[in-house]
Amino acid sequence: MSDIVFITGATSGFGRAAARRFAQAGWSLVLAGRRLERLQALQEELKEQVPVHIAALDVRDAEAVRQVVAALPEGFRQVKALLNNAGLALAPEAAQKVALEDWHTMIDTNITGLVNVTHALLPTLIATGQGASIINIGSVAGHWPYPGGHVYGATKAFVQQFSYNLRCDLLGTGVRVTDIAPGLAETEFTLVRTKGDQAASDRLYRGTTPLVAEDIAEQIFHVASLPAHININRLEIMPVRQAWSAFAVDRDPQ
Ligand code: NDP
Ligand code: 8X3
Repeated sequence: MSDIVFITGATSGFGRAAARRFAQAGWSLVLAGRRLERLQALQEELKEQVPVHIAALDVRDAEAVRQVVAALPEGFRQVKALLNNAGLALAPEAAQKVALEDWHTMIDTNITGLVNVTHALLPTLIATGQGASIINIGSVAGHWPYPGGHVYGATKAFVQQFSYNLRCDLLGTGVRVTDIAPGLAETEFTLVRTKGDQAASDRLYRGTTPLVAEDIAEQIFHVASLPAHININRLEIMPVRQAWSAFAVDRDPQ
């Protein structure tokens, strides 16, 4: 039987690229996301290559997550890799200008959603044992502060620490845990962050060479397919044309 990967946020960006990468290697796919028509299109694209099961799912809904996992059909149950990728940033403005609802949406998706899926699949992953992986998509924003990062960066700091803490508890089970922390990558991420401002998204990526979804998918696949005795704890990936900058200092007017 082929290996099985469960991917959240498979309708776009890293998740969709990862689905294609795992399919290329012959893995069976469980693809989750809210946009059913996109899941169906991806299933249509990949089903000749590998078995594909799709589930329209909002990861914020713990009961729905539990039901999707409980209802996995024969051939998709013994998940070997969980890719906790569903997530988003909202409200790139300064913290004091942001709607509370946007903060809640990021926390509910990036933290609550990620733990919902992890909790539901942990027994399966532990049963799989040696070679199983939980791959959590964090961000450079979880490690490096920047203006407008407020709750988004904090949710990704959670992802990092949760990943490390999981490793402690899973010691002896064979289940690996990795926090993959990408930097600037062109997906629908900025379109979502700006609530549909395509021009703002284009501006951010124009004139540089951002990562693309396939770059991250390759790293995800690499981590999931390493020999069973290797655990990459955290993998931070930036485009060469991105780096840190000097501290900002508030100065008196001259
Ligand atoms: P995209 O916007 O292209 O993809 C985000 C995916 O998350 C979509 O498939 C979306 O599916 C899914 N998603 C969002 N909310 C929910 C929800 N409530 N329930 C289920 N699925 C949901 O962005 P990326 O591919 O760039 O983002 C993937 C991950 O990578 C995110 O966690 C993001 O924070 C992280 N990241 C992105 C970086 C970047 O620069 N692009 C850099 C570092 C990290 P749907 O809307 O159909 O539900
Ligand atoms: C997404 C990358 O730099 O916009 O997590 O935070 S960044």
